[in-house]
Amino acid sequence: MLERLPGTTVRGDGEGLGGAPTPGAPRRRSATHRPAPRKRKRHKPLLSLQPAPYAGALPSACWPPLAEGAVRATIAGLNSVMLTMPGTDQGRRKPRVSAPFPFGGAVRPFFQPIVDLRHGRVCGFEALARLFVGDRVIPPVEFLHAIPESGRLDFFALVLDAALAAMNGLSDAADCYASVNVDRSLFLDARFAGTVDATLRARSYPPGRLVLEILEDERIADEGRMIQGLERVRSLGVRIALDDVGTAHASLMNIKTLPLDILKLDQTFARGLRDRPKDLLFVLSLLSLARGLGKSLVIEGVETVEILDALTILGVTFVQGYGIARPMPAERLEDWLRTYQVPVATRTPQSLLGAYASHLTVVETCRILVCQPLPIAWKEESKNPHACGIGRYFDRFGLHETAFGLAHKRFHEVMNCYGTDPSRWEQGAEGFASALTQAMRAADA
Ligand code: G
Ligand code: MN
Repeated sequence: MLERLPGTTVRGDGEGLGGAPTPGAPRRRSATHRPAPRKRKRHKPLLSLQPAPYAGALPSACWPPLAEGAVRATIAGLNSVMLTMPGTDQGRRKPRVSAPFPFGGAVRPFFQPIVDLRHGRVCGFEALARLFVGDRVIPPVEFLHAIPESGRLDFFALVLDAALAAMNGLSDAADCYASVNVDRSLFLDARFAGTVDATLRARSYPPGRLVLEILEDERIADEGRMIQGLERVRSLGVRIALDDVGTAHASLMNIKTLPLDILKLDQTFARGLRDRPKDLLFVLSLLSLARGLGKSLVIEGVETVEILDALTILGVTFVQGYGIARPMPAERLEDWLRTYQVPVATRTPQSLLGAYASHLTVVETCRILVCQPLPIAWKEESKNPHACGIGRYFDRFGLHETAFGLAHKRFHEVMNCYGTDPSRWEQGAEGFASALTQAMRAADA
């Protein structure tokens, strides 16, 4: 109950990132290998964009998407992929085989907002492909692998075109960017940059408002060609994001070598913060790394107000996750934008997890400051447990006399002895962190 946040204003449902520098490179006018994809083409394209199989709001059965098991897909020839659905009577009903779309369904993206906490605005939307088969909504993880290699560029162009169309349709989001996921291998395809360019032109869409997210994927052997492929697209003015940072395939080496504009921390870090508050250290370190490298950092998987509070305290700018909005169909974006209120960023924690985040930053700041020969007069004031952000939060909710409140006071008592008795200082710091962790566990029990 201590975790309930009075006065917080996060609404459920979205994701985004905006305001990053727009590369000034001129757009190339060169001819491209393929025309921009057209809407509702009826004559056997490998993939086609179809009207949504529902009108207005989604039936609740469609959301959340398929909980039960994976869809089994087998590739039968280049263009036809059979899809068998779990839960259908496969004995009687034959799986649907390729209609215009090889899966027998229709693909269209959903959009999840990305919020810029510093400027208090929605800054972008990640397009997330969804496959609609009957009243089923199938997420990409369950059908992407079944798209034959020869169809990947068409598939990407389809999602890109739909994303740009959706952005163009928003009257309220003139400077929001669209973020579209790309199979890494496409950057090795000589036609890729041309396809991006042609699609942007066909939709009269500024390249500075497009981000391409590199999906985690098998390792690309030819890193040099990969970098060239990325640079070709960046020279159009499009930004590149590295998705799922923190998982094996988006390693530090990728951050070091690839030409990137944005890092997106894999959602498993933020999602699990309530159980593993120490994971905030990954956010703190990556934030510092991203800042140092001049890149933006988006934290994905922001599922609760409390997680958002902790990230705000750490100084995170860009967030995406269910706690802001779930992915939604394009038709719903306008309404969502009208009613969504971006949470107000504050320096005072609003939750125990926020207090934990604040404590981590204080500890880190002290460690750094103490190593610097700077004349900083914080030592006397640091004895006052009411003076810090955590103290203000404890004041507000009368928490100073709780076990963790007392541990907080003890930390303040030893705060100015970092130079003289570092182990006492560390004990005080660790004592408060573990008292907070225990309080969060007890509140969950
Ligand atoms: O790999 P990538 O980050 O692009 O994956 C995005 C996927 O994660 C989407 O399918 C989206 O629906 C899902 N997603 C987005 N935000 C959240 C969240 O806060 N929690 C969970 N569990 N999933 C999310
Ligand atoms: Mn992504």
